[in-house]
Amino acid sequence: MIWFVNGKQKQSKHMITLGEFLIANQQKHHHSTGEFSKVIHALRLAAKMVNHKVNKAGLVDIIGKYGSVNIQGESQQKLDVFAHKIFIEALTNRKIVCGVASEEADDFIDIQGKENDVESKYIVLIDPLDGSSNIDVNVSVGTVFSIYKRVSKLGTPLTSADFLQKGSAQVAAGYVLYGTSTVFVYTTGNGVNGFTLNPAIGTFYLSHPNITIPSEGHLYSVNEANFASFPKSVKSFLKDQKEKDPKYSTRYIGSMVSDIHRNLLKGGLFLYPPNAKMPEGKLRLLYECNPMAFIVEQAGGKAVSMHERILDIHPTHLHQRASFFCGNSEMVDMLSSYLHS
Ligand code: P6P
Repeated sequence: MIWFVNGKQKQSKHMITLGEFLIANQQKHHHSTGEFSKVIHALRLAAKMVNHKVNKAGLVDIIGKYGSVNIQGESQQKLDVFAHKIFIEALTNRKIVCGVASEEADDFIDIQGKENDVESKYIVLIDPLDGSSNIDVNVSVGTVFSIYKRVSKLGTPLTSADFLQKGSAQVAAGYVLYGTSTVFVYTTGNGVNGFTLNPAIGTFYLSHPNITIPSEGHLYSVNEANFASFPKSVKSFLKDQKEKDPKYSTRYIGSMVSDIHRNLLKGGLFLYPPNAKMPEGKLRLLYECNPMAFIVEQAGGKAVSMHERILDIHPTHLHQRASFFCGNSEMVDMLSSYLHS
């Protein structure tokens, strides 16, 4: 098995686990306290617990609506709420982070403010279960997370500024894809690595070392039902590509993590443009667009909104939405030439 740590090629005869990978990376940073590794360990544990429920969704009374709605006004699926609780508990019970923001919670959760002995400098923003409307029909769903260092002083209550940081300030980002297999993919800014769960022993093994998006792509992931209200520039781009790209093909699962994971491995362009129902775009900047943009860029691709690089956007509120286009650099550059023409 060959993989890369901080750009240096590593080789091992055995399948390396996520835990071993974290230790190898931690040893690279001599000043490391192990605090960051604890955050990934907590996310890994929560992912296994959510995976266990997702895989049995049809068998236990956990499918279907929870009866409440989240701040987005979206009806909460039972698994949404379950996943939210699992990740929040995994991150806060051991005070591994000083704060968390979740798609399923109106405001951020300040652990620092509640427990004075929280030394952690990390905050996590998370979409506990993206694509949850697909659960009942057995389509893959995902968790998306973004990790920052707090900007306010250690030991003081958190402020919104700790959460409203530009995507370029992320320390790490990742996703878990609960699909035909369960994959944990993350970056700390030194490339992207994917780990597949062996459910028999509950261990994630390095299966996708140094993920690099293919330089060429011909897959377009977009909900064409909204075409009529797309911006003119996006309409022209899609129309021209259908005529010019002989290998043009549409692949749209309707679950962002699945669509972008496939495009990372096969090449392709994911598009969620503004439309009549969602004039700002649908996807949330802080815990969907930013983490996926960080990962796509680290894999050699690009991620933009209608106006700028996703990671350069200055957030103004926790649950703000953004138009989102990401994938092969060549395809994003071609789209950008239409957006800014
Ligand atoms: P539409 C799922 O609900 C989600 O948030 C993303 O995972 C997905 O890419 C998008 O919405 C699908 O939205 O409007 O095409 O159904």
